[in-house]
Amino acid sequence: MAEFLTIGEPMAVLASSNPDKSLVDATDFEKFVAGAELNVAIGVSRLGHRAEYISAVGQDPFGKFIQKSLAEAAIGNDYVSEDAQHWTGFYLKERVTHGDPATFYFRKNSAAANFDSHVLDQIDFSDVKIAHLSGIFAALSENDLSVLRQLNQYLRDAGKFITFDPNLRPVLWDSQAKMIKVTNELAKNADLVMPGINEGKVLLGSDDPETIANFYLDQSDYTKTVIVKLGPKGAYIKQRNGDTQTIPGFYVETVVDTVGAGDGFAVGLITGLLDGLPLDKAARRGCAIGALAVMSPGDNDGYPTPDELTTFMQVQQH
Ligand code: KDG
Repeated sequence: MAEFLTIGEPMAVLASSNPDKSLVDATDFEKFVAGAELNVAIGVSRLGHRAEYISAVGQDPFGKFIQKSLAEAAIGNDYVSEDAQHWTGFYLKERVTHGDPATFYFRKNSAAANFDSHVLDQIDFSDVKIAHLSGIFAALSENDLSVLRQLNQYLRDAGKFITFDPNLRPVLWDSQAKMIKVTNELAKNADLVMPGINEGKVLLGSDDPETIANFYLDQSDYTKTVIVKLGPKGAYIKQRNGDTQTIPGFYVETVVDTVGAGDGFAVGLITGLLDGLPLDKAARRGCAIGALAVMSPGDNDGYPTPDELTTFMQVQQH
């Protein structure tokens, strides 16, 4: 069994290759695998750690593509079921020369949104060291929200270390009020919460890193660490004992695509912790992988192998 576990919706992304053409006018697309939690599993596995992914796909070409990609990435797929009634989700992504690209989802009522909760009872948690959860799965359906709550409970009962990324996707939620309430409630079960600075603005009305960190530390005794992702500026860490640190970001000459940078941060942080690095060094690795992520067009194709990571981090010594 794996030392890293996550649950999420896998998707195919059709990424436009036409810079600055809208999704309406774009004609050339490249296909990649996507999905925030799957991105993290791919990055963790690429760095040599055993990762297990929990999900469902449809019996369609995108579902087969995802299953093939999981096998190629050596990610455990014992808990990825096939659903004959629902399709695999996919999405379209614009190509831009600056800023974040527009995206459009085709994922409503997908196979993952209809995840069979009985699968949870088959999971072997024994070797799991870190479980990574995100708010996206909770937004997919009422079914998935209760699955996520149940999984949280199983992980807590088993004494596992939980990382939580809010990963706000407003279009997936019925209302902003529900998104805020449920996301902050889910964060209460996590040992480590990692919101983005802009998510803080939505979730608690502040973009001050210390205010964001204090909010998550104060709302739950479980939460020992908050890391606020500052985009290109790096990351701000605050721990329950009051220690704070700011980790600077890595220099990127040309940004190709920003999607997947936050998951890249999670990859670096989680693998750093699995490798026994202190928190600041793990977060620094997170910043490095976040930077590498934005240099590639897919959502996870920029995540490094161990050699690529070492080279990138050595070249950019702070
Ligand atoms: O974090 C990257 C993800 O946003 C992307 O791979 C797919 O939009 C996506 C999602 O909701 O998982």
